Amino acid sequence: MIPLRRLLAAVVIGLLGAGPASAGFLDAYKPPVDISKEGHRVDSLFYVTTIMLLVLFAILSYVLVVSSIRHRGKSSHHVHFHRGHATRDLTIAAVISASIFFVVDGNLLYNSYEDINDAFWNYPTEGDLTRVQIMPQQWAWRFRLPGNDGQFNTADDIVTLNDLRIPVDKQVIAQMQSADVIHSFFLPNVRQKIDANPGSVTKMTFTPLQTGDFEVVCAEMCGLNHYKMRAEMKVLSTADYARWHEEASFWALSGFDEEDAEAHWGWDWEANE
Ligand SMILES: [Cu+2]
Repeated sequence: MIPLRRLLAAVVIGLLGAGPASAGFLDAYKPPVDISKEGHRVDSLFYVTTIMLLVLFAILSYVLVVSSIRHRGKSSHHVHFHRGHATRDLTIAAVISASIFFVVDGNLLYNSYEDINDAFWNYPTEGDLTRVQIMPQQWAWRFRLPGNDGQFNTADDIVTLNDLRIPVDKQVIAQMQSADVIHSFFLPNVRQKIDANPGSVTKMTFTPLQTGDFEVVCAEMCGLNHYKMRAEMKVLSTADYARWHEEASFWALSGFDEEDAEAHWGWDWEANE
């Protein structure tokens, strides 16, 4: 048999070695970069909840281990059944449960409400906004931006497939509805996810603070090729966006086909604000 001391030494050496090696491994579990003004709210909810649960886990493990060692079986001990029905036991259990409920769940509930009211469901209707209509289908994302006339559902609308372009530092308000089944518009770098349903319009708002190419994924199991349902969100500098928008709107207008009913899937923006 392996002596206990040697076994413990092996475990300690193993853990010391695994530390640096696991640094890269842990990187894979970090959330993707947050490029939005609002995303930190979601991250802090995750972190605060995780820390609170780790503290609780440590306290409970300590109590469990210490009492197992201290009250372990000895020949002089008599078995003493304790069912925890005494008022004192019930009070202790109630106080611990209530504190966990109010501190952990209460904190989650309070902060979630605040985040929803201040940011995530606080949809702007006026001001300098990037407005976009999104119509996902099995298995692609269609985006529609108003052209140079600033109106939706006109001949110069910029319609793209799996390619969303928006300017940096400007609040985005997206309206979406699905062409077929339920899809879910998920922007990992913005920490937001909203379902797109057939027949009703849902909304999402965020402000991108960083330029670059970011992923758009469908977060609702929507059929056989769900896993392929990806798009790119390109956050451009104000100047780059203006240049692209001007040109794209020009080409949209010159290629507009009145007869092509398939292409005219936009809807009345104001009615769904
Ligand atoms: Cu989908």
